[in-house]
Amino acid sequence: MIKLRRTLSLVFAAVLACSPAFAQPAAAPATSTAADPWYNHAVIYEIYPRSYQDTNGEGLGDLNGITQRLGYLESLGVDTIWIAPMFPSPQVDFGYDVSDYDAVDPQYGTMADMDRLLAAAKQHHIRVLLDMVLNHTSDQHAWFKESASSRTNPKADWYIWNDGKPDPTNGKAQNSHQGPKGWVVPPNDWSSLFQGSAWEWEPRRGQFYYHFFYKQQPDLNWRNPAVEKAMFDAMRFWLDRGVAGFRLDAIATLFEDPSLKDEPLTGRLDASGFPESNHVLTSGLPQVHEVMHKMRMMFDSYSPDSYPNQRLLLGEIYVPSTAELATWYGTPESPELQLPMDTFVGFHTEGGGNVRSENVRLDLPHFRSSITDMETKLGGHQPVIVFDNHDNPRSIDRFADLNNRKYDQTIARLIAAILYTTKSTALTYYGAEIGMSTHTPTRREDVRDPIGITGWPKQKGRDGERTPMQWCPAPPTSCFSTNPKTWLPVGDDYPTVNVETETADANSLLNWNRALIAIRRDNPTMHSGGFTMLDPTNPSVLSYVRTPAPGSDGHPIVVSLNFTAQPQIVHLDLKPAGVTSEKAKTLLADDASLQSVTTMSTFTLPPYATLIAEVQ
Ligand code: TEU
Repeated sequence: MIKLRRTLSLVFAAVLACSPAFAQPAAAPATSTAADPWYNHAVIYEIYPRSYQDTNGEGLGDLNGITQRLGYLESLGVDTIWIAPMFPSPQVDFGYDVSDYDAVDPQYGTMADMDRLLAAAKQHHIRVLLDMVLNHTSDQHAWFKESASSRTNPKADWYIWNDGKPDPTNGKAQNSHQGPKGWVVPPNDWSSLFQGSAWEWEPRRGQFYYHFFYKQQPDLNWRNPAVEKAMFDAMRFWLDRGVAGFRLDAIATLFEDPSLKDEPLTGRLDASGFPESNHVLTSGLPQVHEVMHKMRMMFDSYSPDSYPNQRLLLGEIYVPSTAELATWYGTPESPELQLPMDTFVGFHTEGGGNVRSENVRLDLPHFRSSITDMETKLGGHQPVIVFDNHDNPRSIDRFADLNNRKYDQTIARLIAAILYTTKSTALTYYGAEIGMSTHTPTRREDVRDPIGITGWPKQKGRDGERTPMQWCPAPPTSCFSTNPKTWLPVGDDYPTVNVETETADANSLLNWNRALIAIRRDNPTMHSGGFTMLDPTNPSVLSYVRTPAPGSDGHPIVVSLNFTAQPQIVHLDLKPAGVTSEKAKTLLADDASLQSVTTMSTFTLPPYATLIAEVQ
């Protein structure tokens, strides 16, 4: 085993040494034009600010911690960071319940810290995206406090209020309340995605308010122009300070059907025992597209002729199909988002529902068809795929070979290869680059995410994928904090899974990710070439070729990935992609045996191996 590792290291080190960009920090951002804007090539790295780096000993990450780690991010090849919400918040949903859109939560720092972070990021050639929560605010936001105070205040119509319907049982039904005209129950069966009814009673108004998520996250009324203006102003506030754009949280749910009819029930009960409704009247309503278009116009008005400064709308969209996802780009006359997230490839969300991606597996037919859809069914728009975020178990666990966990790291390399070698913009999550795994709490009393507290033991919440970043092998916090009591415990695998140890190991997952990002950035075919699936009926191996863009002097690049625990002999015919030569040399591979590949007509992939080869 030790001998094998050494051989692998040598091979991998040799391959890395051939990549001139590897040892150097990322180059200044490449050119950005109207036809080929910067975000088509971006490596976007999501940071959960509570968990990245603590600099003041609170056991909680902060903005200065992110600033401190910009050099690391640049050396990894990251050119864009998305920071999950850092606005003032009661932190019921860890920042996704915003109580002031124009400030920084003191837990994370000050506005001066934010300005320093933005300036330092520029020095490191890193753009900063913030996370805009448009669907709802915190119930502690001044707007909601005012709106809830009476039926007649100036913000009375800023949220979704309803009298409810008469309760024939006179107070015996669930969620029944005494309103001005007698006992009432919620107007319909709409369920909250975060368990229970979506309607909460407010005694001061004698009315219910609607919340798609927690009851502390009341939905804004987007049919009120004053709401739209307030949220557009909040975005301008940050665009003016120099942020490159926003990840838009949960935007498919901005509008609700005014008929307030019942939704069909799924037939399932949520983890709290409440009947789940199918969100057909509360998600994906057509009006949202008008708002997205207006927003895009506003974004495009910033630095219109300066493409490196073009501002980005990256959307969190959970929709049932690729065809529906395509509508979120808008049309040439009425453009909307530049990058609506494709959750089919990485989270297997087809069929609808924004549920936690738990029972997915490394399933080759699924990967082949969803990657094909992403390349062919988005109307030529730029895709963005994602395998990891703060709402789903980490991909290293979801795609693990449950029969033999010794392949975890190898499979993580395969997933990273997909992330960085298709035409998609790459969206990754802190810790994925070192192979951090999901550390789900084992006792209810340790759970911090409210979904996990109410849903225990059926639904254990999202803490597992939000544990502190693992920086070094030192106990007790892996260099995350000087405070041993961190907000969530540091994963117990930190002695080996950490940035410092993996930086020093040429064969580590971290250096694999660095090498992939460098190839993606520096190889002309990877940067702007075409894409064709190869060997489409092979049940065990996924192969595709990136073909040089017309007029480019790049070579075709083949990517071949073994989805099984057995070695696979592969015979690739490149002619369907218009490539006549079969002669090739390995650019990057994670197994020593693949170093000697000379032809695409026959080679053998070890279990779960990745081969990236340049056709000569
Ligand atoms: O998530 C929206 C979303 O649909 C998630 O509900 C996701 O499916 C779920 O968390 C899986 O368990 C966004 C944020 O990413 C999430 O962290 C917030 O809690 C939510 O919006 C409310 O703002």
